[in-house]
Amino acid sequence: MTAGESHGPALVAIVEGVPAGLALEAAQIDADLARRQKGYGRGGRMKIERDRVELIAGVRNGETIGSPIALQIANKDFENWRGRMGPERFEVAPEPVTLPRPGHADLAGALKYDRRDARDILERASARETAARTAAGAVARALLLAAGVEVCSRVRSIAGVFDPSEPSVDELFDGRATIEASELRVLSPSIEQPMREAILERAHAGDTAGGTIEVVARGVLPGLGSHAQWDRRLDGRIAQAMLSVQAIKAVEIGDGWSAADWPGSAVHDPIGYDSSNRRFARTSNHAGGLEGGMSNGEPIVVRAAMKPIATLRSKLPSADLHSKIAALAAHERSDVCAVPAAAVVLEAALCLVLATALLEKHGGDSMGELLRNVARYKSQLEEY
Ligand code: EPS
Repeated sequence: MTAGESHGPALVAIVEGVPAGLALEAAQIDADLARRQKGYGRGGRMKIERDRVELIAGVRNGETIGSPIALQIANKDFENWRGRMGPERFEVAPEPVTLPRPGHADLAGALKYDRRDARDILERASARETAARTAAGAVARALLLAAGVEVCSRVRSIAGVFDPSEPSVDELFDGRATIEASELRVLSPSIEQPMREAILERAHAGDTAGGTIEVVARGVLPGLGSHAQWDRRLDGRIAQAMLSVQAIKAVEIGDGWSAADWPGSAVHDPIGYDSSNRRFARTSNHAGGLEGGMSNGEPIVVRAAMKPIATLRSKLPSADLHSKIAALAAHERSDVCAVPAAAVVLEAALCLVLATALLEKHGGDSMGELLRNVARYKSQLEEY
């Protein structure tokens, strides 16, 4: 669970259910927070914030202790919003936001919560919240790593400019240093300049840019999630977690949309047995590591599409919440493109779902117990 408004005092997250004995330090979480803050096309806000986590509860002497983990990230920008975003009654009423932005939560939220200042909605709807989710995801990532599961991501396209590389999962993981060094989080350095130009072009036009992202997990054993009930299906849970990230409008697993056009014989991954590793294995992974709502032991491959950011300098038509008179939508300082940041957030989303599913499957109040359970299950699979 997360809480916090974009220009309020802080963002907080509570992560429950992490076993005791997981090595966890603020620096590990800060590394992901810093990754999320990078990216060409970010606005002025990222020059203000230097996101750092404060571990408030659940960690002692560099280890989890089995109690809820509470994380806090200060909003440095709050200093500029005191008197407008604090909990105390305002001395001077701030100017309300009354021109809802098409594509943002402003209108639906103002109607639903019966607020006359859309700031009451937009502050929480803001993608600033993803800093808290990234911090929580970093805890999940640490847990997964201990169980041999790794997650990484890359940006595939921005504003219709596609990275031409089609890496295998291992090539993608091998390319992590390149991706991390790229401010666009792409694998092909040669695509950076055309992408930057596309973002700049949108910026000059007062417009914004979306894109597509690939997120991959490897090391996941077969059997996370379940076919037995709709809400236990891991593919559905992954899609929910990803679609809940601000501005994500589509998610596909494995070949996703394109599989709809192909014959079944080209879509389904033939099954073989790898006797040296004592595991069933596939020669292809069109399914993206998920069959019947369960992990099947192949890498999990998810792609997501992010729409262009809804705050535009070239304002779109809107209607005033109070007068109902037509006017152009509100504009505040914003990003032109946050696709590289969203890739880091989607990693966090995948980590949270996989860590939850791992704990459901194997249980354990301590890391020792969890890892023993995982190892026993692995032997069970090898002896199958
Ligand atoms: C956001 C608007 C911008 C972004 C923000 C998300 O913030 P501000 O209104 O303060 O300029 O920078 O993203 C972050 C603060 C962040 O940490 O990613 C929005 O409206 O969603």
